[in-house]
Amino acid sequence: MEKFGYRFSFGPWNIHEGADPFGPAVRPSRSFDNKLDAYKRLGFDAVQFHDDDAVPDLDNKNHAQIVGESRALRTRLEEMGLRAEFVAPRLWEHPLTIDGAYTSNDPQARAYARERSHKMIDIADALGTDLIVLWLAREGTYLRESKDAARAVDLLVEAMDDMLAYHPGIRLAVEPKPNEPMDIAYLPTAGHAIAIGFKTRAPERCGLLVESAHAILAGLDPADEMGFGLAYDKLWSVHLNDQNGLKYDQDRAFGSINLRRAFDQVLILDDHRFYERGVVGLDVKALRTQKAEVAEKHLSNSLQTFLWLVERARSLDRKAMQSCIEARDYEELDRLILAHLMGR
Ligand code: GLO
Ligand code: MG
Repeated sequence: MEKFGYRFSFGPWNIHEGADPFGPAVRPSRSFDNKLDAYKRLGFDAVQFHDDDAVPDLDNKNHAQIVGESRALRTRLEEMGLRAEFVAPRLWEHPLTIDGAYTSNDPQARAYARERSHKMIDIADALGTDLIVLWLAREGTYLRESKDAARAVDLLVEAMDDMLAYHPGIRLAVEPKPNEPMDIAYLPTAGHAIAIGFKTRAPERCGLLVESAHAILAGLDPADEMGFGLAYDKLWSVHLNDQNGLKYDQDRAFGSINLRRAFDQVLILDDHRFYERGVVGLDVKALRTQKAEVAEKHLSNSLQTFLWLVERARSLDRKAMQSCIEARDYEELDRLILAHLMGR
């Protein structure tokens, strides 16, 4: 498969049982080992980890166990020709993080989040990746008056500073999302994510991961969110997927809802040589209706769509495009893009 220099990743959560808030699992669970076998088969190069994907039952393990298990996992990944892209702390499931982790009103919850983040960094270090992703799931409010939004930013900076101090080699990429599970999240956009990095002790080690669906939920264009990150040299990873309107986070296969919006993301990534900067993550979920035997197609289809769109981006008639732009004939530019996407 011609991959145009790109490397691809996904997380074990992207192969899932299909449960939703209204119904149980519809596909059997697959073990982590079984999921790992899918990566190379589907054309992927790297694995994204939550801390406890790498070290299950993390809260009940000591430092030596955590480092030992992570090192063994690293060896297995290497043997399979894979690597870890990033590690993210799963801070949204523990009883102590019901009302947030880093921004909880409860100092005990904040202490738990701090300790857990240290363990997560130990795992990243042992897995051989310097990239940490912060999807700040519960850092926000269900009830606006329950927290002070200015103090919440200070608490987030404090937490990021603590992580940056704990390990001098790690980089933090904030993955913004405007809502879900919270009603209102504190870092909803690329702008927020980049801005907070400049308030930390090491702005050069703070960056961004843009997820297409999250940008769409914020009413923004994912390609422009990516462009903003690229302009600051802060776009360290992406979670490509798609989203059908303003509703729950759907994580649909990349390009499956709005092909042109997907093309625009590929165009900006490819024009700015993202393949030299980072790994293309696909944060996609199989539809609930998908039978277990064919519940990996959302991953291989998304990867294929990305590569087809790279081919479309590179074969675009840039001269014709430029003359439309110079003539300010954007109707003609529109036609040119649509025709090219449809192979005309
Ligand atoms: C959920 C997020 C989630 C994160 C993952 C890595 O909306 O997209 O899947 O990307 O937990 O931090
Ligand atoms: Mg994501």
